[in-house]
Amino acid sequence: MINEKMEKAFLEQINAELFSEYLYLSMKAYFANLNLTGFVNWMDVQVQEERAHAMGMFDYLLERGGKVVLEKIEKPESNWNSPLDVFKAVLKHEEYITSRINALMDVAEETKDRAALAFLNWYLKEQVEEEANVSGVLAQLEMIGEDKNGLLALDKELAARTFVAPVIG
Ligand code: OFO
Repeated sequence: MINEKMEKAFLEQINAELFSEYLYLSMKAYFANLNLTGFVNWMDVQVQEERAHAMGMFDYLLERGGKVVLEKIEKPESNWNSPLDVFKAVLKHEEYITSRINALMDVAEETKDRAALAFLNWYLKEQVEEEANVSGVLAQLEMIGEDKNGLLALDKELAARTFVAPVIG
């Protein structure tokens, strides 16, 4: 059975992952209004990944005999000035999530929950990938600047991203 402190930390992270899903859904709507369908696709994959991250922890908590009590999800931002502005916000958010996963691992260490620590390793690696992926798009947007053709070329590239259900843990 999972201890209370670890359970609480997981519940807070489930909420943070569901907020991530909500945030990317809001960003997806922003890009849909700009008719940038490749960016819409990229965000849609992101939305599905975040749901998978939340459900991975949801299922894990239940498997460990914990109680899942869901809290309300914060309202996400809905206004950005440009695609570049959106991706700056994505990177900032992912860095925040990485810091949260690290804090979660601190709780696992503190409570000597080695099983949770092993489980969380997957999330830590995933965050490295997430940050690298987002940084790549951000760097391209910075290079593109005001060049509309560059933006359309990137949009085409982002249309190719596909969701692959992760095997968590
Ligand atoms: Fe769940 O990794 Fe992004 O937020």
